[in-house]
Amino acid sequence: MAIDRIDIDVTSPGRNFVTAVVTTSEGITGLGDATLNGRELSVASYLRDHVAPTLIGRDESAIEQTWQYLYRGAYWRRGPVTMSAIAAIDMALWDIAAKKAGVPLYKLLGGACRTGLLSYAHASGTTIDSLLAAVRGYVENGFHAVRIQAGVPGLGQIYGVHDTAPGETYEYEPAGRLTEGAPLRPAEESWDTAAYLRHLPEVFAAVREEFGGDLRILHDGHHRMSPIEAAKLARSIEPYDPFWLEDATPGEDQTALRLIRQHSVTPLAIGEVFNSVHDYQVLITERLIDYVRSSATHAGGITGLRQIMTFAGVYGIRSGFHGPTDVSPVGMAANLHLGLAIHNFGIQEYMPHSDVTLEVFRTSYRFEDGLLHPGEAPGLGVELDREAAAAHEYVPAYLPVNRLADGTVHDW
Ligand code: CS2
Ligand code: MG
Repeated sequence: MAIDRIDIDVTSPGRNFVTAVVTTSEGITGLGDATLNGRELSVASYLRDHVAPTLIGRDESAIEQTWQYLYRGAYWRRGPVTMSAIAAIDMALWDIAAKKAGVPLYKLLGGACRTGLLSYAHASGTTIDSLLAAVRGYVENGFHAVRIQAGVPGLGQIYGVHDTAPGETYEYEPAGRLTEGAPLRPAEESWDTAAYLRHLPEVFAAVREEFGGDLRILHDGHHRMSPIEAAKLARSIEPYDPFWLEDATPGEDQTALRLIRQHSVTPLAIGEVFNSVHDYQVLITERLIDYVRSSATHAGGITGLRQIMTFAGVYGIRSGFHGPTDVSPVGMAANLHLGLAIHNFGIQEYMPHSDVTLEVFRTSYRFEDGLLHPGEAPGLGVELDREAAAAHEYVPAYLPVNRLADGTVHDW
């Protein structure tokens, strides 16, 4: 058997997704997610123009070798575009291998280490009261862990903040789709770190007081603080027992986390923008983090993410895989199968996709009593309705750009 055909589907059911569809000479099809938010077409071209033609006729069961061939063989290594492209091929080959074996993928990865995956939801509100109502909705729906993001007095629209009616699914989508005729530019938001640092401890205090000690409370700093500001925040929320503080500082400076660690015992999570095990070298060996935030989609697929988790496991560091709506249902399934099969699983982010997305990507994963499970369908357990997908054409969409009050561009 060999790889016979590779199609790269770009579709936009509510938001953009890039999917590699790999078909073998026996007619088995595997799917891989290659969605890179706001830069989708560059990955599609990388796959179509530079990867697909080199793989036709190769043994589809040589998954590790294909990964190394694409990684080492390109000479130019790492980077989000390259690693998302490798991820898509890798996931599709794992999907094929498990379909051939007739088992859900987690069984090929070593089998289940647990009955389900503890998941966290995104609760948010422009005010503390609306945030509390959103948290209540998730707790009533069975979640044991909730990420809290709240509006900051004096600031307008900021990352992760949106009001929802209690019980309503949270469908925050930060990538703004560009409307026809409008300039092809990202939206702009404003930011003030001092105001945020003053406000956040109050938000934590209110949620902890309202929901008691059992609820796991998470927060995403979304790369906006300097190391000393992050250390101050990590220390100020410590009394409220946070489950983690995510992306306190921009991820590319691994040594910044040393400073946060010197001042606080708040658990730290980082890595959604990383794409290889090398991005974690200092963080893992110096025990500067507690959770790995990568997803299979942006970190070289199941093979790449498994490398990271094996390395992390040596230091007792656990997973907290990235699961926003810009990781497609295919990428989400890859995270779930790996999460079920590794010993050092921690928690899984769960931001459900919209109904229109789920009409195009049919999933078999399920959520019950706060736990996600990848399901028992062979392979990844996701089917792509290619006809339905073709009806949703790509729409340019970008993540916002952030500015300080004086116009300086800040991390978003
Ligand atoms: C995020 C994402 O899920 C998260 O923690 O930080 O919402 C992130 O903003 C998007 O994935 C960007 O594409
Ligand atoms: Mg994040």
